[in-house]
Amino acid sequence: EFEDVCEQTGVTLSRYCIELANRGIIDEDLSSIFNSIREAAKVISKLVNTAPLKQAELLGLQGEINVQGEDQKKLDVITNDVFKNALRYTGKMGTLASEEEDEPVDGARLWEGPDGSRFPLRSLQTPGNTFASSTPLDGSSNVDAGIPVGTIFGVFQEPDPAECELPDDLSKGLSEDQQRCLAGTLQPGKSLVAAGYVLYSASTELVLTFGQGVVGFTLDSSIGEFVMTRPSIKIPARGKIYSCNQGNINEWDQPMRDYIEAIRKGEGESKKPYSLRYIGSMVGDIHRTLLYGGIFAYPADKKNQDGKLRLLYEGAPMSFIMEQAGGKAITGHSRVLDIPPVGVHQRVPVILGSAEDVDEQGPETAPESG
Ligand code: P6P
Repeated sequence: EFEDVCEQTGVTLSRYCIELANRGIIDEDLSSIFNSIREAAKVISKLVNTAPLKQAELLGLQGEINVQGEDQKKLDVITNDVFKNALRYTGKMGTLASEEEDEPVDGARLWEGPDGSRFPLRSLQTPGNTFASSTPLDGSSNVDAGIPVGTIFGVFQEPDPAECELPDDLSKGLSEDQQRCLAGTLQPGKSLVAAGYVLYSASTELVLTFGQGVVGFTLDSSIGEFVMTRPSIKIPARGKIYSCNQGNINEWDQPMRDYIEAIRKGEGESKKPYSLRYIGSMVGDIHRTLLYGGIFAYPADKKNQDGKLRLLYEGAPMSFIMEQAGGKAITGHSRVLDIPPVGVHQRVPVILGSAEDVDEQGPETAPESG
């Protein structure tokens, strides 16, 4: 059964996807999408790990400002192109919402003509019905210092038109196809069919979920394959590490300040002081939280009522993974996965990790309506 495949460490990601497709757990489109994500992850791993050796070409600033208002790094742009084109070449992509793209990119496969002109292939001009969101290189400001960075991705399938009522202010003036693409892009995290991240660190780890638990793979560069190393990742019910930018503590609301002060001093439910571990790269901080337990938080603060992290391509995929591993993910007042996005780059406060730690911080209220 599905569990058998998961128990056989040494299985490659390629074979894992074939086995799931043979069992009807994923369809051919999703299998194709994951093939392209797998190949893109290998290329990005190589780029990140060799960047210091090719400083002029790969490190430093691109000289552009992205939609986030952040200085784009050369690697932000390069890795975004790698990820975007890998997905486009599947011909299955409806749109890709990316941290590095102002607007969602349509899935029309582009072909570079001999004269360098780029045009959509006639046969694949109509985008597919798979919708993805991605942070191609999360934490890229850390790359120059060799600190771990990562890729985050989420995959949706075409929503049932009857179920997706776009708010009028969003759908006004859009063609039917544009409304279809927007509805496919702006879905709540609970509609994700798959999510994952790639951690570029001492090893390159790819962690994913198709909604049936969380599985981890490690890149074996001697064979150029991701090999299953963690068949079933479950986050401990409680940890002893908290992960947040404590420099912002004065900006947080009182309950969050009280909570951090309590666990820091050993005055929380576990009566033991927690350690602070924070590398400022979400994928690294989440991967450690997933494996060791504890809590990660980028909460709302006085200046940013919605926190800093983006719902569509950071908060939702990571929350899906965390819940699938037995953890929890809230905004401080509701479940992250219940939030219906109204914008591609919408931010969301995120408090996620071990279920008992998240409950101690503050049980979520009823799911947000919408
Ligand atoms: P701060 C990186 O810029 C990022 O988006 C996440 O990877 C990380 O968790 C967070 O921002 C760090 O933000 O404000 O603590 O530097």
